[in-house]
Amino acid sequence: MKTFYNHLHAQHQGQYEMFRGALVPCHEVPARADHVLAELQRRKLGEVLAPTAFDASALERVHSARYLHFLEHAWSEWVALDPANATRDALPSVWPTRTLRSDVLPDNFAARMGLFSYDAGTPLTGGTWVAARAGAECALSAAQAVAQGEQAAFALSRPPGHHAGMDFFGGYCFLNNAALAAEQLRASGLERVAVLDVDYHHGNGTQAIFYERPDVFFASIHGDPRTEYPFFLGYADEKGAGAGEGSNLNLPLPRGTGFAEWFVALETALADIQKFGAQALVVSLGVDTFAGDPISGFKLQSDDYLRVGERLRRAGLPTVLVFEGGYAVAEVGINAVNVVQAFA
Ligand code: Q9C
Ligand code: ZN
Repeated sequence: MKTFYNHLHAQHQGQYEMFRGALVPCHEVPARADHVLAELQRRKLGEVLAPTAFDASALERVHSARYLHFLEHAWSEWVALDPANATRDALPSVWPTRTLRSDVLPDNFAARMGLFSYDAGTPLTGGTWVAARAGAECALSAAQAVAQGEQAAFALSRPPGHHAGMDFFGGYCFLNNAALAAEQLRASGLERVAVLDVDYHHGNGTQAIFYERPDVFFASIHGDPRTEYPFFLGYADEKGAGAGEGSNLNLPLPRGTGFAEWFVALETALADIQKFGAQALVVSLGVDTFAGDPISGFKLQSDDYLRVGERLRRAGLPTVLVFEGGYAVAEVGINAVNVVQAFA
């Protein structure tokens, strides 16, 4: 299968994230994608291609123009506040939560960082925009390849995307690569598309983007939000709203879940995707379900990802695989590429 990869991902290199009251080194590091690329090349699994360029209209199918404008210019605003900021990441610290207004766009930079985000774990750096846009173009290019007849394509995007909403960043994500891929498939003429999110964390951004849409089904298997990030979305009773009623499926599982129980949830999700009548599938492929992941709680082993890839192939749908989380850096290449290899 073709892989779309852009070396500009490495320009997004956060130093610290807020964790339990302290700034700790980022888990989401450039080496993650480097390991996946190296493993793909070691196993000679198809061509690695640079993405094609897409204009703003492709991004605006998912994200608001004012959010995209903010992301593009945020770093230069941050450095303009104080030249010493050039060596520091920008992190939000104030948010418009209940009873505060989010309809007004403040002039103050810190206020806009908060308006367009939902956590303090997602540093914005000098290369964030360039990297996120190139990552989004990998997802769009993979979707375009599938729309043009490839059975499957792999978007090796970084930073990840599934926590990013229409107008907010968070959970290490800025642009929602999977949602962009799904919209690209829709724009190319497919009437019904499914997004299957197998990252350990619920894909709150993707769910929110498609929650009222009857044409894009969203299914997610993830750590129970009662105890796991992102905490405030991902419950089983979220089934879609309005015209999208019935087109959202959450399958939360307890911390400690192993492959056997996880695979039952995968079968459930694929059965519903089948019932929905999806003509193409986008997979948010996080491998932070791995037993050795430092921030997650499922117990999948490296060989289990071969069975995941096989099962996804048996769904028989044109498929875009989009790389998401996975923070056991030494094993992330083996785990992600096991899915790709077994699919291909
Ligand atoms: N400092 C993805 O897997 N932080 N995002 C958890 C650790 C947020 C994960 C606490 C985890 C976000 C794409
Ligand atoms: Zn994750």
